[in-house]
Amino acid sequence: ETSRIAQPIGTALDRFIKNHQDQFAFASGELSQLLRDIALASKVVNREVNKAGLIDIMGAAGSTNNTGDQQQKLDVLANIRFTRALMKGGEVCALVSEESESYVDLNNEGKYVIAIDPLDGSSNIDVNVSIGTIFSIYRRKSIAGMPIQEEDILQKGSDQVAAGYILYGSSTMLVYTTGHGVNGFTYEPSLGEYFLSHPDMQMPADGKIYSINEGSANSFEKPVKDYIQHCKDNNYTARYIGSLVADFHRNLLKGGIYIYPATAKDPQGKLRLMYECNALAFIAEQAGGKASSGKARILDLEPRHLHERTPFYVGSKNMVTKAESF
Ligand code: AHM
Ligand code: MG
Repeated sequence: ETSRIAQPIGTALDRFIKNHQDQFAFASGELSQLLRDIALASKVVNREVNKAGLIDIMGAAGSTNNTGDQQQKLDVLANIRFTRALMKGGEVCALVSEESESYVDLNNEGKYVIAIDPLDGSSNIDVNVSIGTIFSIYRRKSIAGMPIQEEDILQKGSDQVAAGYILYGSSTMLVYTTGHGVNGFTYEPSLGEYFLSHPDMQMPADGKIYSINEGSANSFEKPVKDYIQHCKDNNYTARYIGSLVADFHRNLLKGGIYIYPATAKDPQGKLRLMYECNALAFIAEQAGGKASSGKARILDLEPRHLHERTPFYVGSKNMVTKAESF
């Protein structure tokens, strides 16, 4: 594909976004600014995540610290940081978040709609294990300045104009796509900047890693049980962090499959279509991988409400196809 962007490793994110914008006339300056706003907010969240262990010393969640500020839980704080950054930026008219029951009105003149999980992997926050931010960007369908319509909010994954995640791991990374391949940037904390470290990421077509919470296996449907048995018969490696972004990122680099199937507890699966699955599905496909509900392509699913769930199979193309075949 000729439209992929070749830029040297080490290019700073801001420069990369600018060069990218010059290359694609349709990628408006507003979308570039929006990506910059997200990157900036992620740096603030990264700082908070990195001192999470000190929260008890500085005052537990819900208490008031010595400067009089109310201490926030980290996921609530991340939601505030991203919302504030997007509000100030002005490009976004509406925000869908895991942290809010209904969508949040931002700037009615904005041309974009964002769906975000500000801090995913909540069970890992307190134990110093990798967590992530996931975001999807859509162009609004109604005319800017008009009241927000349902069709602006409930867009299907294939309508995304950009999507990405931030992984707060042993290093912090921003990985995103605007539909022209996937690029990964690593954060350099002493410089406060992201640099291109993983240009044009490709997910191996095959892999030997499977990621699933097997503790619920008794309630999996038979095809899922059979696929897991297939993984074992082939001596695959089991890896499950319980942080979607981290599990996805590892499989993106090494090849593998992540599955969150229907369970007795969550008959539609646990993960949310609009701000967990769609973004990763877009990235997977852009990197040559695949994402499925087990029955249909994730990006083709029509969301019926903001917090809709779906079973989720994502990763190396051949592995997802194989899992579907069961
Ligand atoms: P969260 O949005 O409450 O953090 O839940 C999403 C997380 C994913 O990051 C992870 O893959 C999954 O839930 C783990 O769930 P489980 O503990 O049921 O395996
Ligand atoms: Mg989540």
